[in-house]
Amino acid sequence: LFPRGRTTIAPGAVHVPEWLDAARQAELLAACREWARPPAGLRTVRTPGGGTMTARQVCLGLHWYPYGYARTVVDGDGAPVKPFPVWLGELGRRAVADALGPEAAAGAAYDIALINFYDADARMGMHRDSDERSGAPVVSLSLGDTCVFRFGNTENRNRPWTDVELRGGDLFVFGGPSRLAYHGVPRVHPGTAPPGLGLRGRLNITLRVS
Ligand code: AKG
Repeated sequence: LFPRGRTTIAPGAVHVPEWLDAARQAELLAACREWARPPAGLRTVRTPGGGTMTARQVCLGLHWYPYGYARTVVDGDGAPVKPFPVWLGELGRRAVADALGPEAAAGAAYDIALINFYDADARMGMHRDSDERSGAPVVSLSLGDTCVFRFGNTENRNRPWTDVELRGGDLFVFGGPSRLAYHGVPRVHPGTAPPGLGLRGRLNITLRVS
């Protein structure tokens, strides 16, 4: 049985609103605040063209930089990346089972997390998550402010795409034929975070298998 409200956006791409209850959101936020502390804490990502990404990032398990992975923060303080906790991998497998079914979750050994923090002006351009060798589904968990999540096609950054409102507590999983779909965040709606959470801005946690 799948959770209520589960919506298929494209084959293999599923949105599950309100997947994390308020207590789980608070736990995850507390964990993110710990992970954001140095060493290997929240950093501004520099792009190859000389610019910077507007969402700031901290990684677990392996450190992502444009466009690769490393065991140390190669474009920051040089510290070893923080470990990927076992409980987060279990959460990832449960997310995939709820979104895509138990077969899709079997054997998905999540070992990387990218945590992006968006303030009111942050955005993320259309891109593909193609730096992982594994084809395991990407699990995305959102906390805080609502955003517009643009889920596109696998060919290019252009239409067709579907704009999905991701709210704090929502789950989005994309795997199978949608694993390499372009996606991005054109807009965050400031001040829309659940009032009790104590987060100003938006956090997104993606879990991946290297
Ligand atoms: C990424 O980490 O690659 C994302 O696209 C994040 C998407 C989001 O913030 O919802």
